[in-house]
Amino acid sequence: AVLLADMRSALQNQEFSLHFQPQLDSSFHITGCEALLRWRHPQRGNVSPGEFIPLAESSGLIVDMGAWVLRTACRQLAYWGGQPHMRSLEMSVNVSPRQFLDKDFERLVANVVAESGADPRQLKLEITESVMMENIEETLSTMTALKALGIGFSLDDFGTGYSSLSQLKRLPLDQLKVDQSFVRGVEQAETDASIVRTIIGLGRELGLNVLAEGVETAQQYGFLKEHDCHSFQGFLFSPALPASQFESFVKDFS
Ligand code: G
Ligand code: G
Ligand code: MN
Ligand code: NA
Repeated sequence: AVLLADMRSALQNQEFSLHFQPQLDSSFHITGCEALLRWRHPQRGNVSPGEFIPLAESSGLIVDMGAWVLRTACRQLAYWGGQPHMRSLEMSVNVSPRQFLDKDFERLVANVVAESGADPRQLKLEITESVMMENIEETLSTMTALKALGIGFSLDDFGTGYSSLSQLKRLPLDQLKVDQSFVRGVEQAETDASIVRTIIGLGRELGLNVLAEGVETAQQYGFLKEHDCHSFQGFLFSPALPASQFESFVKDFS
C-alpha cells in the first residue's frame, strides 16, 4: 500500500524513465528497441517493474502510467526521426491488458502518435495472450483500428499464456516474441528446443516475424539462427539502456 501511494506521486515527480533494449535481425543489424519502464524511488532506489507493474495493473494506475510510457516512447521515436543513424529504428512498447482494454485506449494512441509526430509505422505495441482471453471481439476491433494507422502488434511472452490457435489466427499480428523461459533452455532441455523450433515454424507459416527474447549466450543465439529465427533481443547484445547510451550503442555497433 505504501508502494501504491508512492507510485501515484512518482508519475508527477518524474521518477519514471524509459530505457531501451536493442533488437537485432539475422544480419546482425539493429532494427529497433523495446522501451522498458524504470522507476527510481527517492528512498528505495530502483524498483523493478516486475514488482510495481502488477500493482499498477490491479489498482488501475496502469492506465495513466501506460499513457505516460506511450507518450514518452513516441516523443523519443519522433526525436530519433531527426537523427540519420536512428531514423529507421522501430520502437516496441509494452501494453498491459487493463490498459489495452480501457475504453479510451484507441483514441489515446491515435492522439499520442499525432501529437508526438512519431511515424506510426515505426511503432509496435506488445500485447500479451491474456488480452485476447478477456474479450476477443473488442481486442480485434481495437487492433484493427490501430493497424489502419500503420501501428504494428507483437504478442509478448508467447507460449506462456492460454490463447488458442484459433484466436491467434484471427488477430492482425506482426510478430511473436518467444518467451525467455523457452530460450533459456534451448541448449539443455530438448522440450524447450522443440517448443522454440515449433514457435519459429508457426510464425513462419502465419507470416509473422519471430523474435527470441532473453538471449544470453552465443550458444542460444547459434541455435536460434540455425533454426531461422528472425529477430533477437537479450543481454548477449545489450541490456536496456538510457536513451543517450542507446544512441551511442547504435552508433558504435557494427
Ligand atoms: O524491464 P524488466 O525485465 O525488469 O521488466 C519486467 C516486466 O515488466 C516485464 O514483464 C515487462 O514486460 C514489464 N514492463 C516493463 N516496462 C513496461 C511498461 O512500460 N509497461 C508495461 N505494461 N509493462 C512493462
Ligand atoms: O515481459 P517482457 O518481455 O516485456 O520482459 C522484458 C524483460 O526481460 C525486461 O525486464 C528485461 O530487462 C528482461 N530481459 C531482457 N533481456 C534479458 C536477458 O537476456 N536475460 C534476462 N534474464 N532478462 C532479460
Ligand atoms: Mn515485452
Ligand atoms: Na516477454
